[in-house]
Amino acid sequence: MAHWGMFSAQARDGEVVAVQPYAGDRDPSPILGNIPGSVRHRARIAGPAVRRGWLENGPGPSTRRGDDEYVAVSWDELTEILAGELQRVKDRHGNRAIFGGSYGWSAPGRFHHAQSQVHRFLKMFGGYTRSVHSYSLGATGVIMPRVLGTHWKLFARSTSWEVIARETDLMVCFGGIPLKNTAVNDGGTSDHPTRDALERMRARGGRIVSFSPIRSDMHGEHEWLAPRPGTDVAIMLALAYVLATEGLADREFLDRYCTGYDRFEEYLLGRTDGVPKTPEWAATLSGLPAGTFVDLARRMARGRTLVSVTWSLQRVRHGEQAPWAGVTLAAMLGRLGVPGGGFGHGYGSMNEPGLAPVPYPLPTLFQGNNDVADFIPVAAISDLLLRPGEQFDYDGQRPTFPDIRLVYWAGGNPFHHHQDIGRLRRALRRPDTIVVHDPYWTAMAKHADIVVPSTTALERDDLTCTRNDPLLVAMQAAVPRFADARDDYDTFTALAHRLGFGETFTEGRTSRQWLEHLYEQWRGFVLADDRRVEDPPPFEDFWYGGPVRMRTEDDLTLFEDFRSDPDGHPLRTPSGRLEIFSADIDSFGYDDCAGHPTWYEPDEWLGSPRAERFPLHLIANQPATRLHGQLDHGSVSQTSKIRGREPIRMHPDDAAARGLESGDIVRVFNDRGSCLAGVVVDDGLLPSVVQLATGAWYDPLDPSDPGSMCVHGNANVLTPDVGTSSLSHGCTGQHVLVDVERFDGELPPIRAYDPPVVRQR
Ligand SMILES: Nc1nc2c(c(=O)[nH]1)N[C@H]1C(S)=C(S)[C@@H](COP(=O)(O)OP(=O)(O)OC[C@H]3O[C@@H](n4cnc5c(=O)[nH]c(N)nc54)[C@H](O)[C@@H]3O)O[C@H]1N2
Ligand SMILES: Nc1nc2c(c(=O)[nH]1)N[C@H]1C(S)=C(S)[C@@H](COP(=O)(O)OP(=O)(O)OC[C@H]3O[C@@H](n4cnc5c(=O)[nH]c(N)nc54)[C@H](O)[C@@H]3O)O[C@H]1N2
Ligand SMILES: [Mo]
Repeated sequence: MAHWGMFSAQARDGEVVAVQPYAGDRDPSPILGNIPGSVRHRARIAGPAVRRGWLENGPGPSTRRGDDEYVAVSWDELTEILAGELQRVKDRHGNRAIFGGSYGWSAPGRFHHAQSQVHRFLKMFGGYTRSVHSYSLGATGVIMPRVLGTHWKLFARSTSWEVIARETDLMVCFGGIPLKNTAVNDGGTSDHPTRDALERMRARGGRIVSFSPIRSDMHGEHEWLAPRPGTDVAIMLALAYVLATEGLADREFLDRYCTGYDRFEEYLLGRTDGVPKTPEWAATLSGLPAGTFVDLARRMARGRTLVSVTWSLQRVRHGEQAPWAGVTLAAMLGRLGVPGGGFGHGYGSMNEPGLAPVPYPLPTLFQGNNDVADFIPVAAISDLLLRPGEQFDYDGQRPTFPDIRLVYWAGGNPFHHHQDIGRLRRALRRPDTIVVHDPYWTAMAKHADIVVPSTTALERDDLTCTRNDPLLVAMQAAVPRFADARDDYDTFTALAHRLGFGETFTEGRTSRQWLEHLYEQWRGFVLADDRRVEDPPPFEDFWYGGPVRMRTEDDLTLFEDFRSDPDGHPLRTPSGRLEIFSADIDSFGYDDCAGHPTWYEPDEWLGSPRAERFPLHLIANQPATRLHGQLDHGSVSQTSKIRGREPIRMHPDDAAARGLESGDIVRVFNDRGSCLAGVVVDDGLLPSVVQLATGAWYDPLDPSDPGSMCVHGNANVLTPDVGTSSLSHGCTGQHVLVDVERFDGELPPIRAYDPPVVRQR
């Protein structure tokens, strides 16, 4: 199983040579094609290594990270060195000086999951400064619990694709429903139903409207409306304005199920700020005609309308507003909790929304408690390292950034996920020690002092399942361990023994015994359920006998229970209702997140003064050809590149204005940084919008210079490192203003996948 689907692998000489998608998958992801050849790729880390400067000079801040040689060490030496350094930092600075947020997707698997392993290990070592929420849903994760009393239910218990296919008349999609993204689900997936569901909905006469600067965010027949990026909240407000002023808002629903609509309406009508949020007002901002909004609002009020907001819309400045305004619009239509109507958040962002959940707890590795209370919002990593001792705003609190001495990363890649890489590199100079576990020499591994080679999921036994998939699956190793790589569990086991808590960490179990233990615990839950689909067999039979099928809760409608009985099933908000106005948020007094959905002008958009210097709006979205940076060297990802560079799509007018054609290499730049990319001319983009997916491995022309041009096309050298707002400080990497010019110089070679120099001692 990969995060992007279930498969069987064919192996030869320690390498996967072919993969076959699971026969039960209706629409297997092409990304599976990146797997063959990945185990023995030259980018693999062959054995433990320590950065020369660190080994010679000891721990301390360094400008050599990312530009130094490594020295190969034995596993025993690695354990000795790493355990010693962990102990030193703990004794001298306390556990809060260890940053173990370690964000990232790593690989599926309920046991070997790197995040679970590293957090369990660090908790047992006495704790660490952690990170909260995700790059995926940084704004949603804070705002939606305040507005709806939950955020995970929005995805895990979303209205199912079956119900949409059967009942929805009109689906209005902000951010489209990009099929490319439904490839992926955290933990894996055995089926991809989105394409089929949308086709069935259309065949029944359902209509789809896609608001997106990019046409391919929706496949098949639909109405494409391309607003200026970043103006969706203004559009939602204009639609709400039409509903409010034409008597189309469902007052009964708003009174019974919501709180604060009147406060919001004062703002909507312009009584509080003198600006009525009319269709004409939104037309000026979005570039779409006002009449479109009037017509659409009337159509939305007629049938079963589902308002869908992709996660990308909250990965921008003021990202809290789009999901909040979206659910407010759905509430005004009065159809929350009605089959086929209401609100969706994340259709087309991930495979999970629309899939039926399983009613059982999943097999879970117990984590223990973290004795350190300090935390950061996950996207504040550079701030954390650059601003020790300073206070920051977060969700009504004023926490302080601790002084971090040791950064521990296992299973993630900040050079993939974080914004403003130049700033990140300056931040990574600060700590005494950086530890990275990864199977590959990613840019993060090349910035580590202590490099720990991990196995990939293909080299170890595990089991996996997710909360919205019927199958519990045995993931059998396809190939032996590569070179001197180790499972993260084995690395942590050796460290824990050396640090005196080996027995607590392992509970006396080998990996295989852990799998059996987790499975049998879970089997108990299923056997206790008298509506189970099948009796899960004992571990050995499961291991050799194929996946176990679980019961699923089919035909769900989001908030159906709340609608049918608002007093018996209140939302977990202060009022028990949907908070269109939140007194708590209002009381924080933030100037970038008021008490009700609000239009804020973004810092970087086509309407800002900055656009005079950088006139193209870059969408830095998820790659169609891989998961993030993972397997960027795989054949599907490589085939999409242009002379080795990541493709940048641009409108024919923008290309012509710069004398560019498909296949040209360009320099993409702003005042934060620059990268090379290969042009693909595409009329499916709004003019003045360009698109460059994330995930090309960072490849600096001059590794000694934090601000160096990336010769490969990593969009995060360009993106701003600012949070969504004082409320949530979520990631805002989706949008940035840039310009593009032809690159006529000699093309520098791609070195991203080359290991650094590793000397034997
Ligand atoms: N500009 C911009 N930036 C973005 C986004 C955006 O929209 N725009 N999106 C953001 C989002 S939503 C996300 S989720 C992040 C994703 O960011 P990440 O999750 O950090 O990216 P990945 O490339 O998936 O990193 C996972 C790493 O784990 C490693 N790995 C795999 N298996 C194992 C294992 O068993 N053990 C160990 N130790 N390591 C393993 C892989 O080799 C890889 O290097 O990016 C964010 N960044
Ligand atoms: N193939 C593949 N699938 C993935 C991933 C991957 O790496 N590869 N990553 C997974 C992860 S971790 C996550 S969190 C999800 C993320 O899911 P999303 O954040 O929803 O995904 P994106 O592709 O970044 O953005 C979706 C679309 O939103 C559109 N968009 C951007 N800005 C605007 C705007 O201002 N207005 C409107 N109307 N539309 C806009 C873009 O054209 C973009 O294609 O994807 C998941 N799926
Ligand atoms: Mo994500």
